[in-house]
Amino acid sequence: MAMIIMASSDKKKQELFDHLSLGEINSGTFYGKWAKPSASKQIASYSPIDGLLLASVTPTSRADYDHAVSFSEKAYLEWVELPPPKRGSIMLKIGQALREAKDDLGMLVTLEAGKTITEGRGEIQEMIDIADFSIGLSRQLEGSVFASERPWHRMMEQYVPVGPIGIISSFNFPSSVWSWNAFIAAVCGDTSIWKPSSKTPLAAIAITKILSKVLETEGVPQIFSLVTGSGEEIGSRMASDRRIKLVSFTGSVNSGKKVSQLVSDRLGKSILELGGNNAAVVSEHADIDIALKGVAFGALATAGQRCTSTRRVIVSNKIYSEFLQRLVRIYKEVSVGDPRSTGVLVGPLIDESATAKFESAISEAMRQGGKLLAGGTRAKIQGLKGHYVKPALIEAKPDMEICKTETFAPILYVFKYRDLEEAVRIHNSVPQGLSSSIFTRDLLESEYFISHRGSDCGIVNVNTGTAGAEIGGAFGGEKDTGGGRESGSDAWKNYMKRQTITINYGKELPLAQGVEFKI
Ligand code: UN1
Repeated sequence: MAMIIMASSDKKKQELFDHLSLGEINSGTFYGKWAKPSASKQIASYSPIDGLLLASVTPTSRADYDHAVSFSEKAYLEWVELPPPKRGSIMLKIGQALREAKDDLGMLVTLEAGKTITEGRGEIQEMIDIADFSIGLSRQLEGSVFASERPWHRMMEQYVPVGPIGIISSFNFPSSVWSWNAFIAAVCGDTSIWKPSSKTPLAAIAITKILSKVLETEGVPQIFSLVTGSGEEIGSRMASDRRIKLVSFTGSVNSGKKVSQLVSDRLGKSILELGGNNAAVVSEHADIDIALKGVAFGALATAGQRCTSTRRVIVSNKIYSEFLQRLVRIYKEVSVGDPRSTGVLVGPLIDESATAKFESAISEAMRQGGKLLAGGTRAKIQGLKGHYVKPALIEAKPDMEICKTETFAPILYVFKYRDLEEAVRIHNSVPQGLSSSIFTRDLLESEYFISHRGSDCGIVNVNTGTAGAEIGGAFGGEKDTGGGRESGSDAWKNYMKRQTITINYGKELPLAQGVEFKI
């Protein structure tokens, strides 16, 4: 039975940690068994809510890293022998275990990442959704048959598993983005090794504990291994490790470039989900209430720390004043504070460094000619030493350099446009290409935006904001976002090798392209 905990007392925290089998010092390494935790070297997980230590984690040693990868290779050899629908039936049990632990895990995400309760639970729901999706997928991994130019020949295409994969995840979605990769890869027949962000290792440990029990009860190999440590050390090691066939990385453009270089240096495969600088276009044909809600959720949810957060809003000059006035009011009234309290929409930033980046981006925006319309300062929350800020709303010009940069914090730049061509030009004028949206009830405008003439992003939305994608579609983006696709649709193909098969079932050996070869 899951337990709902709302208070921040030590006793409540202790109860939650007991439920999730977390201690004061936790091993950060799992490969069929947990490596011994040690008190010497630790990753400290602080709650951004109050800056207090939640627990410590012993990072993975060099030797344990090697054990984890060879363990994952061995687990793969067994796991891959299970027929895919049987793998799917294991995902059913995994989904059930996550449903039971949803409130506890959601609360842990709240404590460790600072998300509001509903967002913390939403993240676990996203894992449950992808578990459900993967069950269906396990019976739909498909191939194709092509017409062969040769008589008595059949040509086919099939997908086979790649082996162990590496997943490097980020603090802002400390569990669900891992599951997009790990669960889909699992039904494809792969095993995985997870390196979570050092800012949120506890969620990864708690999830690995729950899922390893499911796998043990089901009598199947331990397909989910866990390693912890810095990106420079463990992340780079994974990227360079030939045993890891595919590395899925979520994080900054700079780190993603390094991972990509290391992986391609050994001609491995990578899936990159890097920065976004997402914009919403608000047309004069929009339903303003819907647009305001969509823009506010996109810009403020998770304190602007989503890859999909709305960072720019491009508003038609015909409704600019009205829209801006109402947006300013929302920014002035939005409640910032303890994400466990009802009514709070904006929790803390993850750490001091994020807060400093928020402040310096705002000064830079002012220096480049921006005008601060609301927020933009640190927020004092009584009794809490967390990293709280008042979300910033800045009137700006689209060609300001700072507006082309992703700052992982709640800063929203507002621009004005005259016609849709200009809106789209502004929209596409940044290096990133993850998510986008247009608010309009005009069919011609929405069609334009979703056509090749419109948004250049991987995710294109109409009358719904840039953030909050469902798992059923492929998730990822273009340009500096890295081109990777995860989650739904046919993203599963990334976790498999494509084989083109030609079978000759005739009595001759005719050659393709009519080539003659007489012996
Ligand atoms: C991310 O920020 O890396 O679409 C993932 C969304 C969430 C996932 C975000 N479903 O906002």
